[in-house]
Amino acid sequence: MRNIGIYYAFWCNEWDADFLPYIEKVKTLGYTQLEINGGTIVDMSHEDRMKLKKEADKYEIKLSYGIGLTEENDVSSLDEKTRLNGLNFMTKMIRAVGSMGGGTIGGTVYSSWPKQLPKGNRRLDYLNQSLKSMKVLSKIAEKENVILLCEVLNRFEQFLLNTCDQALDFVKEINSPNCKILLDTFHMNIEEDSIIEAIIKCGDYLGGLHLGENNRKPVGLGMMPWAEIKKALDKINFQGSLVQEPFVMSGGQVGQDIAVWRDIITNPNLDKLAKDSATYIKNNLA
Ligand SMILES: [Mn+2]
Repeated sequence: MRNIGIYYAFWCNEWDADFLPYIEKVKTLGYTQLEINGGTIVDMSHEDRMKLKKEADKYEIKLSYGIGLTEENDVSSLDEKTRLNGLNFMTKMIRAVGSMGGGTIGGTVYSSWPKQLPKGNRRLDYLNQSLKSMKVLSKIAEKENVILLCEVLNRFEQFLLNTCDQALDFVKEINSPNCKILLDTFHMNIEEDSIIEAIIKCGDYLGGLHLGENNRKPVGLGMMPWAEIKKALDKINFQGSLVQEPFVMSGGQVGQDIAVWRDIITNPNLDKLAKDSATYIKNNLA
């Protein structure tokens, strides 16, 4: 049985949140994992981190961490000062997660988000900066029991890693057991020729999978070919976690960054949606 997780921001309009109450909540709703914001973890005190870890242990909830680096912390920046800021921030995050026992940090760990290629610039220059940074960060991750997951995003949100093929080249160049790929069905649906083939091609490099419907409703309420996706995961003997990342509410910074310009579901009962969806994932994907 694979771990089934959900991203806390399903319930939030802002990225910063108190994660503590979500641990019991997601357990009750049928999950074994909660994905939280790695940026918030950096700002928390050691005591608060330990409190969170204790609560997660109590409910047997695995914690995982997500981040889309800001422009100021862009580890792919052509500006060396900015890149070093980013390295410093990511190092703090890796050590903070390490102090909580380690785990995965996934998302745009290799660049900033959302970001388009600045006009007149070359993707390759940013890619090389990012590789340089990720080689350093992977070494730190190796010491802290942390796995960095480079998430492949669609073209409207990022320009460096849009396909599984690009991500494979990227992580092979980094060449660390603690740097892997995070695929997300929502993004793959836009960029890949075949979601199934991409998962199979990724093989052992696949460190995690984000589950997202085409419309980012909870899993089971869209058009994704989940039965085929499960077959692909079984074929590569995928042992990582399945974390769903639904977004249905407009408003706040989350609505802005995710481009939710309308309520995707009117007056949603979020807990019931999350619960039904956990059951769906358990029955169809885990
Ligand atoms: Mn994702």
